[in-house]
Amino acid sequence: MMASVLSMILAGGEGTRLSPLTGKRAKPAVPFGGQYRIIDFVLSNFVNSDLHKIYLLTQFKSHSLNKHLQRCWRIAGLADKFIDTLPAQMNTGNHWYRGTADAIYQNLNQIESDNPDLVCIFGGDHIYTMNVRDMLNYHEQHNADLTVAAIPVPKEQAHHFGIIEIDEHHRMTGFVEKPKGEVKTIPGRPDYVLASMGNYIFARECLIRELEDDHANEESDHDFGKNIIPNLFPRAKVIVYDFSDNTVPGVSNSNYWRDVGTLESYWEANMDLLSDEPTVALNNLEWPINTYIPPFPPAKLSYKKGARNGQINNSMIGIGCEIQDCVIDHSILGYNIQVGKDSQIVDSIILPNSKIGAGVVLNRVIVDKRAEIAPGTKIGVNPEEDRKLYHVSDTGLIVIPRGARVGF
Ligand code: ADQ
Ligand code: ADP
Repeated sequence: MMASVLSMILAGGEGTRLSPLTGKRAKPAVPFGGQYRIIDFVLSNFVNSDLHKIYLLTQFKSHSLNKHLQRCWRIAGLADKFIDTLPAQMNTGNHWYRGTADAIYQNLNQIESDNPDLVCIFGGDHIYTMNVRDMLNYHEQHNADLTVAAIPVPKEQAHHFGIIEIDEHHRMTGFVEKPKGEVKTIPGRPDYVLASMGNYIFARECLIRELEDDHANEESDHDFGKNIIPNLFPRAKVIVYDFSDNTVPGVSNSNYWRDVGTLESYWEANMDLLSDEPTVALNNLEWPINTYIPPFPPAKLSYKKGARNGQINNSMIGIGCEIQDCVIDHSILGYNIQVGKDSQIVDSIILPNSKIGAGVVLNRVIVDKRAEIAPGTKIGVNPEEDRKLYHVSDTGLIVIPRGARVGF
């Protein structure tokens, strides 16, 4: 008999380091790759793994996320299949979710009523494809209390992640959440550490027991990375699943995984889609990434004879775009974007429904949805001027917020 599984996706993160993209929407609702939202990746992974009992736990600024879920992730009329949101609603006292563990604790009633053998608890804000069934099989083969998915990352990035040590049987022997000092590297790979992907499979009894104990502990931050995992591994069977072993039908190299927590990592993960290296496969019909796309016609690109340097190179252009006589290089344009004559868009990401006037220059700019850039505006060419006018990240990426009108 196959174990019964209930899945809970943590989709309530505030995502402050992605601001202003997260100024008015939760991080999982941030658009990605021209036509997707970040949440589409984890949800596609679950549905493609044939796992259809899914709760999404939401908290901050959830309107965009809910709208998107209603448009493309509704399962209707099937009693044993659902994708439902569980908004924070003070189920267990006078407070919102205090941390990721508290978010699950406040919804234990759902776990108790569904009574699954196993509970998958996954983050909602990563870009990757993963066959969740592989990890479930691994958990069952090891008869684990908890299985944590892990991936090697360069040791300079260790402070962003929970860092794991394992023994030769893949059992967790050490865990430090976001270490500040020296870290233990992977034996034989001195430049890498083993990072938790924030994806967990729990045996039901173990999860309920640990969450109840954690709730009773007033010192706790009620967080899986800070509290639950470090407390659990010394006294239970905590197994580490190596994501490098995951196999997704239709792709030979599926171990691309990115935490798009900062503007830099968000920009890089978008740009990875344009690279020749294998990243996340968007055209794999054996593992489709589902999303909602409004009904626009195909993109229309036109060059008048004698147009100045008109060319589009190494870029993705969404449906409904209308582009005339422009240079577009190493950029991603979502759907329904108008670009006026003689504009130059380089190393940039333009989110859907935006309007770029004629003669505009954009260089390393992220333009959020429904923004409008006046003809002749140059952004990303004069760092001093840009810092006065725009939101500029530490490495010089410029973000134009949703609905902004710039240069008028
Ligand atoms: P972080 O990414 O820092 O570390 P966190 O900010 O707690 O973890 O977010 C984890 C997930 O929970 C995200 O999907 C987020 O959107 C969601 N979330 C956060 N607060 C929430 C709330 N109040 N309600 C609902 N959902 C919420 C974690 C682990 C590390 C691991 C990294 C991998 O703690 O050990 O290395 O993920 O990215
Ligand atoms: P998001 O990616 O955050 O969902 P949208 O532009 O799709 O961004 O919509 C965000 C919010 O803005 C929604 O509440 C939507 O109803 C509202 N909205 C959409 N289009 C417009 C518009 N043209 N003017 C004002 N508000 C709008």
